[in-house]
Amino acid sequence: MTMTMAEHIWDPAWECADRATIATQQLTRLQETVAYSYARVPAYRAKMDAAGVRPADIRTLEDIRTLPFTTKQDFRDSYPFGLFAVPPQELLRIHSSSGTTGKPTVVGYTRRDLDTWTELLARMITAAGVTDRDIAQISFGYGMFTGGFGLHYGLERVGATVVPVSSGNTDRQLLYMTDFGSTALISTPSYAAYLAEQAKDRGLALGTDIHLKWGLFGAEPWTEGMRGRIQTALGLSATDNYGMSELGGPGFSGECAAVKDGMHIAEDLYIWEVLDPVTGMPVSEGEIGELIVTPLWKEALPILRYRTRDLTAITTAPCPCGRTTARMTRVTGRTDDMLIIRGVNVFPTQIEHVLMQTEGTSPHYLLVITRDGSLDTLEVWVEISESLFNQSMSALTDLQKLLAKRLHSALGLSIKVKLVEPQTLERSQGKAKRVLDKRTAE
Ligand code: DLL
Repeated sequence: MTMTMAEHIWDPAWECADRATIATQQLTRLQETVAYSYARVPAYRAKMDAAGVRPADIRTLEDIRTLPFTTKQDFRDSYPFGLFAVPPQELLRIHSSSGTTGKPTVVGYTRRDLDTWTELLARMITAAGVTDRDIAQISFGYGMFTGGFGLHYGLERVGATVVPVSSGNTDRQLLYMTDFGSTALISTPSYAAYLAEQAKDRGLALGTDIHLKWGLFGAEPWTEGMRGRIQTALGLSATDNYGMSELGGPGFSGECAAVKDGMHIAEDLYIWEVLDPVTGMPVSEGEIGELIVTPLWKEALPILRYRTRDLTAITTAPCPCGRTTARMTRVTGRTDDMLIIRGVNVFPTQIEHVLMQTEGTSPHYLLVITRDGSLDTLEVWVEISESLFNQSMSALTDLQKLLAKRLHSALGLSIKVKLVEPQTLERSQGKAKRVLDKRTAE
């Protein structure tokens, strides 16, 4: 893939700035953000007063550690607009994330916020390889989810031709993809895997019918193995991007297509910390911990030290692509999505990793947890590939044994494997549901 520097870096002034310049900018913006939040949001003032910290106490970047955290609970307590720093008439847009329980998390944007967010996305999109010559099909849901509209405006700013299909309606997705000649696909990785399967079923050929070059995938955990599968099946170069509603949506970080070794963080507009989720102490660079983020640009909804609950590791080593910004590894999972099976911690991505390394599996799987007496049992249901489906019974038994062995050595846990027929597990059009916990239902 040949790309020139100018073509794949949207804002070199910030994306390639030296780290001292970034730090100076961060400190100025942090001081402004803290003063603004203290003056405008009673909940922040109360928390800071309780912690005995005033805006004037923030003199260095390290002083950020004296500030109280903001958590999902703070959003719940102030539902819907209690953390907002501007009156509703100054908002241009509201989004929300549904979550699994309770009230949705509500986020809002002023005109300036929407402009900054769009710039953040333009950077991420450019890093992922997309230019004004691309036809970009957005298969993220449009609506309260930040994915659809967020990517939409970012792609328009880059100058790409946007095809706003939204999620679902796979026939239409494939019709537009082939007839319009879409060159970029924007979706969750699990939906991309599903589209790939459906394209194959319909006999669509790469190069003749499907002309995709770029895949911009995010909003859920996925693995390198899954990236390999999607790239091969759709003939594209896939990059990972990460964000969350509370941080503004997508745009916090994204991989460069040139190197694909960690997601570049927009550090002039965010401060990151990685902490041990239990002790709250910073971990060393490169070690996995919980990501804590302070956005430095949000006028409608400033947030101090947000506990994302996502686990990642960060490096500040420069990237061969030319960017100087810190990079985060793939998110292993959320601390609250971690399964504890007979005392062993398991993230669904660890299982995906094993499945994707093994021939004969498809990218569609489900983890089923049951309680057998007082013991929790984890069973992995995985669809086998079409080619294996036509083979002998012994080939299936071999695969089942191989997977059980590999899962045991990767996790130190006996996990039952159930091979299921192709196209039998439920497909998701947005974020995949990988876990079926039957313990509560029993
Ligand atoms: O998922 C924002 C987004 C939209 C990101 C489009 C990327 C692309 P929420 O719905 O608030 O926002 O969900 C945020 O999703 O805390 C992570 O647990 C998970 N997540 C998001 N991106 C990734 C990723 C959007 N690349 C939650 N890898 C976050 C792993 C991700 N998990």
